[in-house]
Amino acid sequence: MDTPAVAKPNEAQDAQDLTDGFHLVIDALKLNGIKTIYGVPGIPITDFGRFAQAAGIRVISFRHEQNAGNAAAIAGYLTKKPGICLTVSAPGFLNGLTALANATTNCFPMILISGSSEREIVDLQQGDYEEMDQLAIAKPLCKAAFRVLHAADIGIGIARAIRAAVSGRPGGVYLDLPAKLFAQVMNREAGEKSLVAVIDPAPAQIPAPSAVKRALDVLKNAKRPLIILGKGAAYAQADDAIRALVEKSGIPFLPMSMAKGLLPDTHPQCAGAARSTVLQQSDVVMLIGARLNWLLSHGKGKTWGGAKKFIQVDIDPKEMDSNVEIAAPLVGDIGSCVAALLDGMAGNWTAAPADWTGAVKAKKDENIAKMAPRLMNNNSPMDYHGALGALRTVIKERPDAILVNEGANTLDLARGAIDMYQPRKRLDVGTWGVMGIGMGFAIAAAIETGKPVLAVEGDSAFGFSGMEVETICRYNLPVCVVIFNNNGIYRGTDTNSVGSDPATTTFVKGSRYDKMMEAFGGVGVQATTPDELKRAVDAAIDSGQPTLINAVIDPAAGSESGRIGNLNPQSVLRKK
Ligand code: ADP
Ligand code: TZD
Ligand code: MG
Repeated sequence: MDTPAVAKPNEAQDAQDLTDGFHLVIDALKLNGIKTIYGVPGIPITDFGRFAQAAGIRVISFRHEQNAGNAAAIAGYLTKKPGICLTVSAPGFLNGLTALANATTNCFPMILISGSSEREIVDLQQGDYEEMDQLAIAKPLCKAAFRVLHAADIGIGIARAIRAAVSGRPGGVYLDLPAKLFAQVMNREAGEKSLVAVIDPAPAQIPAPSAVKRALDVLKNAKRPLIILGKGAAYAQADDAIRALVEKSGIPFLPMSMAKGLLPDTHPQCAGAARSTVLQQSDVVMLIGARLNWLLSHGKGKTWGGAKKFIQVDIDPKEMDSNVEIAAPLVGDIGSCVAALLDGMAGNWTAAPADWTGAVKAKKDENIAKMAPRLMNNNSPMDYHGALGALRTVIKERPDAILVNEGANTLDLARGAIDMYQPRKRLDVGTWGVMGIGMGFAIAAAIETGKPVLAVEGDSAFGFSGMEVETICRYNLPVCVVIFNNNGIYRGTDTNSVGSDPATTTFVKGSRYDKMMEAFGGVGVQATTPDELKRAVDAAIDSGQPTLINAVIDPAAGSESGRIGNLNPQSVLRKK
């Protein structure tokens, strides 16, 4: 390996034949089709942002790295290319790391690139500016972590990061780039040659024919089959094949939160409104890109009402039997697996038993009818259902808008109330149920798709990333944020019975979040009825202007922890 050269200013002729670390990283990203970087600038990456912009990469500058990281993660989910987040060292890196860990947990491909201090000083712990052994810290929290020390290795480093992020089960990758690397120079031609255009970064993984047959045999013998679609199925972008499989099989399907819209929630086979019934009564369940984690009660217990046979379609073989026995593991990428299942069904497939599909439909119609009047109320102050009824109509009328959603009641009730009609239009708190994804997801969704974004946020949830409304205004993005303002976490009515401090779950009463948007030149609206709310959202989407609507919700309307109150240690204790 050559010792890194340092450019001498008087060697003008030579300098023309040189490139440096900054430009090699930028060229490597561009070569691999990366068009946008999300980040926060500072030493040592300020110049990087300038050079990247000059080279035609869009650089979106955030107010906090966690939001930039969340933006990169969801960009990865939406595009199947790794989203890039760029941060400074130690504190900037740590701020971005939460998003990287969350991306890995959710199987979203992203690359966190952080500048870092000099190895010599870090390793001797001599107290460099923002010193930290970032690679060691990132390693257990992501899918892969790499460091590049020599400019000549930048091409390979970026190639490895891209491949690691998108191949197999997608996830987060950390790439450590010490400050010195950016200033290293090398011969331009050698530099160009060192770059790698990653060929077929996420190769198809074809399932074994015997595994396909086994899955079809189990499915064929089912009396009460169910298909569960997860966000892995949405990520795979095999929309037509999945729809064909569902329709050909005639089996009721249940979409997980972010898989809503893969087939429309209004599809005759959608069992979303009969969730408890189908989980309890099904005898064979085919999971497609969904894990049997806490969100599915681990595949056992009361929710599931007795033993079932599971077929699981997933790219990660280790996922099989993670919670219960999988009778028919089908390992491969979803596009290839679903195509193989369809092939196997060609000719002699009998649709799912009519008594079962009829029973599911009856239950679903009953539940939808029960919910309908609640969603139509025009109460003021609004309750959740009244406000959500208005937003449900907005999405029905504008099915290509992207819905971002976080909070507790605001999340759980919106998930049920707002029907989705198109794939990858619902982005939410994901596997961890993490608060703080809101503005990062909204910004990246607007940038990556050019579609209008509606972010429906609990007032607490919004607070985790709220400063990014400035970013939304700065880039003039078509984002409409609706805050369900109930004065607090779950409810705004708690009191502190023993002291003068406010209760821990309450916020300043009657806050006007709409004024935050106005502070940065966006549109702020206060809405106190569902009609007002609907009008304000329509105006925001029609105009495309950054808008924040403070939707005043009855502070007594919510329940503790939304619908997962059963996970509270107190309620577990109460049950004992
Ligand atoms: P949900 O929360 O919607 O139930 P999960 O995040 O739990 O979804 O599950 C997603 C699953 O999809 C993961 O187990 C992941 O390995 C899998 N997955 C992601 N992309 C693909 C793909 N292209 N092909 C097959 N499986 C995939
Ligand atoms: N911190 C992080 C990062 N994630 C979390 N999930 C929480 C804290 C705990 N938490 C929830 O699980 S929901 C929630 C918190 C703080 C906020 C709920 O309040 P909200 O929604 O105003 O957003 P509602 O409509 O008032 O229920
Ligand atoms: Mg709230």
